[in-house]
Amino acid sequence: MREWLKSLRRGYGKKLVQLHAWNGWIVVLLAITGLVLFGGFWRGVLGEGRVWVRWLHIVVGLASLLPVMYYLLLAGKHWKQLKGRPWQRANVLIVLALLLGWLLSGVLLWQFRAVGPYWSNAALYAHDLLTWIGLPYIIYHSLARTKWLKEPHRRTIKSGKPEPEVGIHPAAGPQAVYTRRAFIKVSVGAGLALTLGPSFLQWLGSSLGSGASLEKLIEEDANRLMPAPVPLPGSSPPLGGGSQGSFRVYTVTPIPAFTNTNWSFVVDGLVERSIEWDWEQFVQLKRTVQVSDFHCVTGWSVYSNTWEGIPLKELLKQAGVKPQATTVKLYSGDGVYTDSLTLEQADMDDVMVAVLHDGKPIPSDLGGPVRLVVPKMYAYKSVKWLNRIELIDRDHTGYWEERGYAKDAWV
Ligand SMILES: Nc1nc2c(c(=O)[nH]1)N[C@H]1C(S)=C(S)[C@@H](COP(=O)(O)O)O[C@H]1N2
Ligand SMILES: [Mo]
Repeated sequence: MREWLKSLRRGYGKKLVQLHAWNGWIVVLLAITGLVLFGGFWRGVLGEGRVWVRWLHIVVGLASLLPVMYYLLLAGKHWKQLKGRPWQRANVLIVLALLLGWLLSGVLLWQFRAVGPYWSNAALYAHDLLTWIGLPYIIYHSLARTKWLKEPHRRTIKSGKPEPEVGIHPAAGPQAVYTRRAFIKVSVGAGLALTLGPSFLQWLGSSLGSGASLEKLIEEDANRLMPAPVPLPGSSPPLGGGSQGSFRVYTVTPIPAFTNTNWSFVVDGLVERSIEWDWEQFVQLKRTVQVSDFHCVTGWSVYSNTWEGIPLKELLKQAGVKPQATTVKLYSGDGVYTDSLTLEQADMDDVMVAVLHDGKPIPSDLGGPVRLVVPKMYAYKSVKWLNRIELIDRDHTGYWEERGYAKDAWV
């Protein structure tokens, strides 16, 4: 054991340089895959690829533990070497804290089922926050230092042997190096602030502010359906006191927009009477109100939503389910997304074909005019722009289930 540790530490300087490079590549891979997973845009483009990107992100993230542990073995010597350089010591601590924080919150996100939505929420918040702070920090640190690394006497990580001080031309003396370095630092900093700043502020606003973004989504509603549904007393003011948290708008297609002429709602398949409602008829259906939480498998939740709509079981009752039917197939008006529930699941009282959220029409970004809500299951079951329910006598594998999500979606 001692021998082994010794051999690990041998050639320490060179190993540190290699470790630094390895870590750099790991962070680059994690940053790219992580940003792809975060960006709503990529959901539609990647489809199945998203599940692979997620796996790559998890595996590389777990693998990052190796260089961290290895570094900790070498840290003693490096620490001594950094004596009298408090900023560089701080930098080492910051990077280690970032990596460990990402790793810990990442494991919780990966194990979302085992830890439950509350821990996933906290973990996602921490993971995002670390990314918004840490990623610019690391990019800044590495870009602002590339020039600098070419100057051996400025490196904090040295490969052991003293390196010949070549190429330090009198004209490029300390003065010149400093101004160039300052210039690079300022431009890298400004570039980062410009590219990442707006997304950061938006994230900050929506995760700290209470529903400011919901108001914006309502304002930008692309649907034009008349008349507006009149909320029940339980819905306005909302029984739940207003939802807590914010929805990340997820879609695998462009957001569809509906008007009275291009919208209808159908229940068909293995039923006694196929029914098709237009909007005027649909808003006449008797609605109920429920308060429930909404959980996505990627870790975010929105609590205490007051949904108003028609219980799915009521629609099924009106159409009359034939005995051969086993499965309720749910179609989105986006023409692409589907999912399904067993008849037994569809019979739960809180499965709702929702028309209002917190007393207002559901905006197009959030699946309005009509979306499904299945509070006891992860939100990929909650089909947005729901406009057709078909009863079938076989199984159906939904959009995300075809792409790797578990068929069992119980929270
Ligand atoms: N038509 C459609 N419905 C959908 C999705 C989708 O991409 N398209 N995404 C699902 C997933 S994974 C989640 S988490 C929720 C997100 O709902 P929101 O966009 O209103 O926040 O919608 C679900 N229903
Ligand atoms: Mo989701």
